[in-house]
Amino acid sequence: MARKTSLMTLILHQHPLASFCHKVLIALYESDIPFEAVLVDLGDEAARTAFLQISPLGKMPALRDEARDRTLFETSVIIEYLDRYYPGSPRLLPEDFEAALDVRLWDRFFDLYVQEPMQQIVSERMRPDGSEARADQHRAALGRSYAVIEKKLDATGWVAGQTFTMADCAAAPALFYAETLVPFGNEYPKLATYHERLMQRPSVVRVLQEAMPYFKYYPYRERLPVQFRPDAADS
Ligand SMILES: N[C@@H](CCC(=O)N[C@@H](CS)C(=O)NCC(=O)O)C(=O)O
Repeated sequence: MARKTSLMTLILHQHPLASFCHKVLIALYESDIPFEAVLVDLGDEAARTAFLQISPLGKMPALRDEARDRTLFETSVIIEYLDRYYPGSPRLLPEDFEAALDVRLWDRFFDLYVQEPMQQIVSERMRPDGSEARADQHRAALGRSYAVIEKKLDATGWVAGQTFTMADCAAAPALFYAETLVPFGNEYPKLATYHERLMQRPSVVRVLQEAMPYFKYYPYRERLPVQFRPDAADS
């Protein structure tokens, strides 16, 4: 999975199916940062208890940096940290303040207004008392977010300019799963093109390839793009 070196100081506690983990994995691969990936199984009580020592609310991913004796959670903070102390080229956050503000804005947008309703729709399907009416409200919220993103996007480049940034790290997993729940159809052509461009980015391809063995656990697996859909026999 991750490139290992004898100088490994970064440990990412994560799960390969989790969209917020994808966001940080994409950043690590974009910047070519060596790290060790530790799989967290929140279904295992002992593993959950141990993980709570690292991430107090049990939210994934969490990053441990042995070299700097630092433990971090919250994906945007983790990526800002990596970009400052382990920078790749180009940087995931621009030096220019106004440009960085735009990146942070769209990073927040994808986390709060795409990931959040997307996760709520998935939760409704998993809950024994899941409600289609509530899921419909979250589907409508996703549609509103798509319309805002469509207006923001240019015909070329990335969501916050001409270089790939933290905002695109947030966008890729959010849109990958959201598209399975509320397809873009013909209504959002720039969004559909942007999504396509994201899905071809080598860091994103790598993360999705690594998630392949776990897609059978995704509650809407039958709606995944065909190349990621587990065989019926496998699910
Ligand atoms: N705002 C957090 C969200 C993290 C998050 O919700 N992670 C999910 C996995 S995609 C998680 O840990 N879910 C388990 C839980 O909530 O118990 C971040 O950006 O890191």
